[in-house]
Amino acid sequence: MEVDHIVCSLMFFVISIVHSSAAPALFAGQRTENWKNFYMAQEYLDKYYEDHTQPIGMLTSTDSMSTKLRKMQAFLGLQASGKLDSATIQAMKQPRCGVPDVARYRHFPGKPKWEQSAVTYRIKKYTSSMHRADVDTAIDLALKAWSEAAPLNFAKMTSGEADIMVSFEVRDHGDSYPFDGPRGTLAHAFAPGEGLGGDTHFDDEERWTMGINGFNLFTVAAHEFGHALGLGHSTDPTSLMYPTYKYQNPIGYRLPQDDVKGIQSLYGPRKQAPEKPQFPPQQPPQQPPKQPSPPFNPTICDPNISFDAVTVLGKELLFFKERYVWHRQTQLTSVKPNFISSSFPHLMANVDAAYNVPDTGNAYFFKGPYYWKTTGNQILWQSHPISDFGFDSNIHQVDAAVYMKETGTTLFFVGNLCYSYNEEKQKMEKGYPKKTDEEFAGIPSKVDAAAEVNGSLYFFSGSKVYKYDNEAEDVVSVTKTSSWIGC
Ligand code: TQI
Ligand code: CA
Ligand code: ZN
Ligand code: ZN
Repeated sequence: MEVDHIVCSLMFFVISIVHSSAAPALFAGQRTENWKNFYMAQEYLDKYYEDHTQPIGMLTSTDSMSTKLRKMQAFLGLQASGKLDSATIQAMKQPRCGVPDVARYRHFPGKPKWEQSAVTYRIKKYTSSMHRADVDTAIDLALKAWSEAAPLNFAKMTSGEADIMVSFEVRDHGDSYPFDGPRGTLAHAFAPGEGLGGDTHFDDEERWTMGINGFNLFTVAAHEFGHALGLGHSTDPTSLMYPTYKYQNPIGYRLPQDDVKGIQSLYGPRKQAPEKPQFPPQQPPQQPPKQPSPPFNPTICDPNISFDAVTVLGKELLFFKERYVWHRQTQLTSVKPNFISSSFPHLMANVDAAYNVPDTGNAYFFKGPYYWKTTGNQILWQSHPISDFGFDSNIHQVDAAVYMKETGTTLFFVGNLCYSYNEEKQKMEKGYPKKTDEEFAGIPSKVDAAAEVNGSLYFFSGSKVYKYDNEAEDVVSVTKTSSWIGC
């Protein structure tokens, strides 16, 4: 509603300008009316192109009227002349004035949209303030938020010209919308179309992060992609397209209702789930993706529960499953699930494997082709490629990991194979990988998680846990996985 009002007023503004230049002989009364409209329009233009588009507490820019006009034209997918040409006037006439509308999202005039369901994107220039893999993750998750709501599939390209070219730029960068250094404008995106259309630029003088400090890349990217897909700003304060920065947790992120309505009004609803899992990025179909299981409820004690990863950390045993982690004091049996995000980086939901080296206090968490490291209580945001451990480039994920105190080595499980990594030499041991069921008699060929507790190795495989005795070189007991979290 508010934006309708703005656009309507802008129309007056446009008409007044056109009149005053093309027909200078006006009635005095009409002249006053024109100035009134002009001030009103200016006020609204200021509001629309400054206050609302600036994150709270940011400096106000001092764009001239024509700069604002150019900005507006650019984002409306028009030639950015800064002048009130007929195309601009035409475009501004498009929105209906005074038509009541319950939805609060907006389109661009003319409703530009992508005509094909497969939209390509390419990250052309990265930022130095984040690890590349984290940029990939943030961008992929931001696109995923939209592809979950509408029948759009985003295909990543690593070369050539994509529909949505993503880049980090500073100051002048060739599209006549120079960035302004720290704060002020954070990013911009062009409405769907040829050439610059869909392209999304981020100001590389901002501090981009994966977390809550600086500007969260996922949050800003998700908003910008809304523009790149054809949405303008919404007046619904709970929407992603509302022009105020508010950190959004990328894990488990669901597009707010207003944005879902907005994107579906352009592209219709999504019928089947997105084609490929978007995380980890570029994961080849070497291992079949995990079956989409019904939503997991951690408060119900499932006797057939399995875990994604298990590790000892300090005096605690940690059990990971999807978005949840159970902390168990080695002695106590009563444990309650917590959100992973309450104690770990949000992106560590659905971890594949985890292990801890008590001597150094370092813990490692694996997810897809990346791992994160923590030292003490400090979680290092940076993710690293798992190839650091010496895995072949065709290994894109590990299933389980466990550090063995006695030997100072870490065992990694990948499919039906196991690897042994020497923590001191920081090298894979010779002769590996080996077949898991040949190396550890009695263990299923595929394990989900592994942990060493009180000198014994425990292998988690589905709903069962196998206790392995190194001396006996055999399984000595089998328990239910669920009993480990006291149910
Ligand atoms: N950039 C503006 C934005 O994306 C650019 C812009 C102004 C714009 N008016 C527009 C884009 C109209 C399309 C249509 O909104 S920004 C936020 C906020 C910005 C602002 O740098 O000010 C976000 C970028 F305000 F919502 F937090 C991202 Cl999330
Ligand atoms: Ca800036
Ligand atoms: Zn740009
Ligand atoms: Zn915006």
